Amino acid sequence: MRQIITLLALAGAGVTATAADGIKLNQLGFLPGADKVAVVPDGAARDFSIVRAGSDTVVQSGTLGQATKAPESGDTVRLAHFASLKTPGRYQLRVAGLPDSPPFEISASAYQAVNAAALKAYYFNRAGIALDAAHAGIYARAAGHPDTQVLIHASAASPARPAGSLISSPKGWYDAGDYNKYIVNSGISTYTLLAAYEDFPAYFQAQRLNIPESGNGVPDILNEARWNLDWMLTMQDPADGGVYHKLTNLKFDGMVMPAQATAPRYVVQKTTAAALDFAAVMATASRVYAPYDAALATRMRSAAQQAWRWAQVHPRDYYRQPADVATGEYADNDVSDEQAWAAAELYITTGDNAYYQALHAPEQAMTVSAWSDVRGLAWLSLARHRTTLGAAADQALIASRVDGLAQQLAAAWQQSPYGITLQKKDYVWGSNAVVLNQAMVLLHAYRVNGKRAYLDAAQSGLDYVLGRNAVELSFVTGYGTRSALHPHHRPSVADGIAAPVPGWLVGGPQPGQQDQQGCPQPYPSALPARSYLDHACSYASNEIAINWNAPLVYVSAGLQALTPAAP
Ligand code: G3I
Ligand code: 9MR
Repeated sequence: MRQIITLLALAGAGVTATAADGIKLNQLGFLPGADKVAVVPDGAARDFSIVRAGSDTVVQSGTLGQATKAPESGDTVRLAHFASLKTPGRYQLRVAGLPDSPPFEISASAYQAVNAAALKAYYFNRAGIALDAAHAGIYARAAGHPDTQVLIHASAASPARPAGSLISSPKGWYDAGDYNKYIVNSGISTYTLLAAYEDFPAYFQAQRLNIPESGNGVPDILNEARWNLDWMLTMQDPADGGVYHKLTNLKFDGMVMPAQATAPRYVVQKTTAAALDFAAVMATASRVYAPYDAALATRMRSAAQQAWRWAQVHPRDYYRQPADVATGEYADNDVSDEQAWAAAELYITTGDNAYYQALHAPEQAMTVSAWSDVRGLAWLSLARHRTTLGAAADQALIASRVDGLAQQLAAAWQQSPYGITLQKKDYVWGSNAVVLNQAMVLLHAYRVNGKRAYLDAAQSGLDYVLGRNAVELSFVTGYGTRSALHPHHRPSVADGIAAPVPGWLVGGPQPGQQDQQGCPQPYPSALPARSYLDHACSYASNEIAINWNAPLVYVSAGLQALTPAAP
């Protein structure tokens, strides 16, 4: 670790870290039938070989691609393509003049463990439950935040629920490294897990996560999502269908364990964005849980419709952070995307054409989703359900929206020096989730039209977060030979265990460095792809979050499920 830090520090001081840099690849490895690429710093070598790990036995050799300067990371690199190596085993990539790459596997189950860990991470972030040793192992901890006595904040007061009155709003996942619960961010996170189940049901039906509900006849991904859905349902005001924006402390907790964080909790302001995100998720959940629990499905569907109706009467109730509240905002002054997404999910679930009309499909663009921009989720869901949609739905439009964005992403991927879909503009707070949400779009397009380039471009997204990046790190805690060690995650900081809670995707490089003042050491570099600090102080590059893990779950399962087996 120290060696990497030193290298990055040099890069930050303006020394170009080319020859000293190592080979960058997915440290977990590859499915036999997958595309396989490594990034090699430019030097004298023109060839590469692949050896059995820890030996000199060459199993394959090849020629490096042309040298290309990568402005986001300030280096010049060549790509090594080795998709034709399909034999399961443990290997290293070798280039003369460089240290061998980290070892990697070719295996038919390459991403099963990381996928399960990425889901189990949600269990580790559950509010209101003790994690017992049988399920949490060394990460067992006492319960925190029961949230059975939550204050109505002045911003959320209503006749039946005046300021200072109490409601019960237990369960749910902590949003991230903090202990608050936010409907907007819960929306995209929970949806993405449900979408993974809708797209890859057989994969998830076979999966066991060892969570308290395991073995109850419901797939564990749905058991885990239920923990948050139960909380979300309590965030709806039964009097009018409106949904509180968040359940929060007034200020962020210190870096303590959940049980030590006992500040009063509030529900804050009903917002249009919260109501619409809630409507979209409950509409989705209603169809997903129907085979397991018909009464729950009915309840969710009606909750979705009530929230939708509230939002139509309150179309511009944007979140305004009250003066006495300082926690995450998830504020957004454009809810046209939330409206479109909710309309799409309600249309898919109910078949009611009025929702399709409310979607205004011809005017809706397709974008890579983020908590603040969910219109793309409407298109992904419509594409998923295309074969069962009614006549109102414009099938050609749905296919062309998904394919249109996939084409753009594939073009960026083909031109990228690192062979990735990330571009300069994508290095934002949570950039690691941007690349995985891009991969999620590509996987949907691949499902629609089977263009192999889309599957390969999606693969590059998972490769990136698992090590094929400028800082040569797996951004998933506990996975890969060199992975993020110090996430901004209160339990990981406060539990006294050296290893961070596993299975979490950290936010990733982005040049904003909004946390620099509170950090005892500088970022190693200002370059977008290297502006990353593996220190617990760094909430702007090294926090974890439920909305970032969700596309990791989707993409790792999707590649497992969709990559053709090697002949
Ligand atoms: O919308 C503007 C855009 O117009 C502008 O071009 C761009 C330039 O930087 O900034 C955009 O705003 C960004 C905003 O996210 C919307 O994406 C801000 O710069 C950026 O600072 C902001 O980051 C958010 C961060 O909270 C700070 O508010 C992250 O997206 C969001 O994921 C993060 O979420 C936090 C929660 O508040 C609290 N819990 C932890 C969680 C993860 O860090
Ligand atoms: O821990 C907080 C993290 O979850 C948020 O994403 C981040 C940005 O809103 O804020 C963190 O809290 C910091 C606060 O903003 C400033 N003082 C230090 C806090 C954490 O150490």
